[in-house]
Amino acid sequence: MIHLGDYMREFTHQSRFMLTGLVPKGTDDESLIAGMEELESLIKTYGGLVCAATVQKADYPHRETFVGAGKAQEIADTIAAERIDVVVINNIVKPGQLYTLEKIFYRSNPNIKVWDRVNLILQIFSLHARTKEAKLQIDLANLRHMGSRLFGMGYILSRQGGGIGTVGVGETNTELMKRHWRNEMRNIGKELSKLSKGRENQIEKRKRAGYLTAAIVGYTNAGKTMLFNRLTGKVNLVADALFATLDSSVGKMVIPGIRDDVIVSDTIGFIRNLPTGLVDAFKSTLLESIHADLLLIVVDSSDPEYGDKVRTVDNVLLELGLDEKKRFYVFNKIDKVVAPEKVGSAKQYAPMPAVFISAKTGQGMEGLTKLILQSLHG
Ligand SMILES: Nc1nc2c(ncn2[C@@H]2O[C@H](COP(=O)(O)OP(=O)(O)OP(=O)(O)O)[C@@H](O)[C@H]2O)c(=O)[nH]1
Ligand SMILES: [Mg+2]
Repeated sequence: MIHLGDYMREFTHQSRFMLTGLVPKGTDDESLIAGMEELESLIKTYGGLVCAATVQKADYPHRETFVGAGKAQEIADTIAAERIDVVVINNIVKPGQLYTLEKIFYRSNPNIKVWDRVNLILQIFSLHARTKEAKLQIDLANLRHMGSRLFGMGYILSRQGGGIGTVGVGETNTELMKRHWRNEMRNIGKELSKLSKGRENQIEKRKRAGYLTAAIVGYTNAGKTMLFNRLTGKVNLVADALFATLDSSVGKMVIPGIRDDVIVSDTIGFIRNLPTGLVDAFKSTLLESIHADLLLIVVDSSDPEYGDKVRTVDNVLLELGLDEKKRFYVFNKIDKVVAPEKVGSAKQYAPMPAVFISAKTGQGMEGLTKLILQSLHG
């Protein structure tokens, strides 16, 4: 007999999350809270329910348990009390340490999952990935992040969007695992470079046809897609979620009264605390930005943390070798800002020009269009 109740529960159960992380001893409360809030929005984006949180203040991670044995025990108790399904550590954690923690938490919940920040982000990516290219890049990033241990620890990759899941396979032959890992990396790399070639050809064709390109880049949720839609007249998905966009899309810029061939591209957003390998895995999607003539760096000026986020974006651009490219800052969401005159006034943004817009209301769009044309032709 089918128990419909059980069946429904299976589908309506929202995973219960516990947040934790290591912060340096001197961290002030404001940035500690901002860090945890960002993690919370990542979990909401994933569709999880945040049920508990605890932070460890320490300058160095513990070699085996990352958060320290005492903290690990405290977390184990909370897992049992709050019926936690997944623990997320807001740092980059070694696979071996994650495994050790899973063993410690096993008694509180035999199905417990322990993820680090990168695992969580990759899970969100898996949920949002639509194209073959995005899926391959996620697989590659997973392989890079978890190393060959990915297989031995019972972590499996799923291209169907499940991402990482513990299946408790146990240790397998190390050499075999490594070989398997290397082969997978090679195969995915090959498939990806085929797709990149196709994209590069398209970019090359556009260049030959005389199109100039402006690439929208920036932190996740800054309003890049909303700006893209406004500039191109398209209707791509805009959402109050992190990583709503995973692929890249291009469109012709619509400029009233002017016939100019400018292509605008939108792409995946950046986020702090990502290993270099992950950015590298997404190179194919970022190709449009890499080949652009101009970068529009979108900043959510209503975000109190926007200064830090600008620095993150600058660092990623540096990693991608794009720091020398022509660019300017677009301070977006100005409609939400109480004291707009304070935004972007810091000298750190000079000598680059900055524009203040609202992609939502359309405020400042004329000035932006002008600056785009000037920068491209200047
Ligand atoms: N008030 C206000 N909200 C905005 C503005 N621009 C974007 N938003 C909102 O900000 C959220 C994110 O917008 P998106 O355009 O999806 O942001 P994104 O940078 O593409 O985000 P990802 O693709 O997830 O990295 C949405 O809820 C938008 O409605 C703006 O100018 N003003
Ligand atoms: Mg987007």
